[in-house]
Amino acid sequence: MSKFKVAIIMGSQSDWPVMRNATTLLEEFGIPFEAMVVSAHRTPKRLCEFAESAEGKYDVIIAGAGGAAHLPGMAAAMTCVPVIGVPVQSKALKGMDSLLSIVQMPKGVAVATQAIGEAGAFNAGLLASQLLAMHDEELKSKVKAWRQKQTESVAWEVE
Ligand code: RP5
Repeated sequence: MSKFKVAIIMGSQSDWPVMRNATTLLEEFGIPFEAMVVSAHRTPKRLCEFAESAEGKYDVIIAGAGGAAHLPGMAAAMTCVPVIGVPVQSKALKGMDSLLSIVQMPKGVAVATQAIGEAGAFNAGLLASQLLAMHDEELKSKVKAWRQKQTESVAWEVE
């Protein structure tokens, strides 16, 4: 049983088809996670409760939101647990609004912002796994083996 736990929070149920990509590698590496809807705007008290009790419960937080995507930054403002931000693609501005809302944090509060959409969510799971692997040799071996397999899967020749 893993000694770690990752929280995956998102602004809306509608973010889940993108955010579930963050679970792919966590599941593959056997890292437990909890996925929850926590909206900075619609459920601000839930966000406060979540962030203020995160330390000791979670080792990494993955936070995804779209549009005026204040969730990752506000979570990071309220806890020292590292926050990885995922900009979810919005209908109106294709996720540029989400990206800029998440990436442009003020000096002194950090969010590790990923790419817009599915790749960003997947990489959030990868980054969380790599961070935790620095404290766990067995997990480190699994992450390195996965990376090696990916490298070997890239063909030299174009078909
Ligand atoms: C944000 O607004 C959510 O993160 C979501 O990406 C976006 C739209 O939410 P819904 O109107 O689909 O619930 O808060």
